[in-house]
Amino acid sequence: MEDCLFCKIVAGEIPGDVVHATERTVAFRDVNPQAPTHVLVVPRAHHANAAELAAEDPQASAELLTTAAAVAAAEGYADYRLVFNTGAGVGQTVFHTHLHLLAGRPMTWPPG
Ligand code: DGP
Repeated sequence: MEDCLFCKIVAGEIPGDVVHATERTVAFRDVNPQAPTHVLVVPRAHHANAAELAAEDPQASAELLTTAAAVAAAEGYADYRLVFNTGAGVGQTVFHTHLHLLAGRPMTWPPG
């Protein structure tokens, strides 16, 4: 999709610190990390949010989770948090589905 930041990172048009890639997903480090490991896992194809991805491409949806688990394991973490922000009201700022993988520090609940 034109003017989508994460489509451009997936396409290599904008640099991204890519840590893992599969047929349907790309994982790269968040530019504004909130934990020692903060990686975004995105589908290669454009979908606006997690629910739309699950409805339109369930296999890619599942692959986001397996990719996140592989990245956490590669970085040495058995404990990690996965987050999908869905909608501007809860902080979604990039409208290309992305799964936040956060690890490497204690975390509180509920999230802010
Ligand atoms: P969200 O707020 O859930 O939509 O998360 C968007 C995340 O994207 C946020 O944590 C910061 C990150 N981000 C924004 N612009 C860039 C960028 O140009 N490169 C990378 N790697 N991450 C970005």
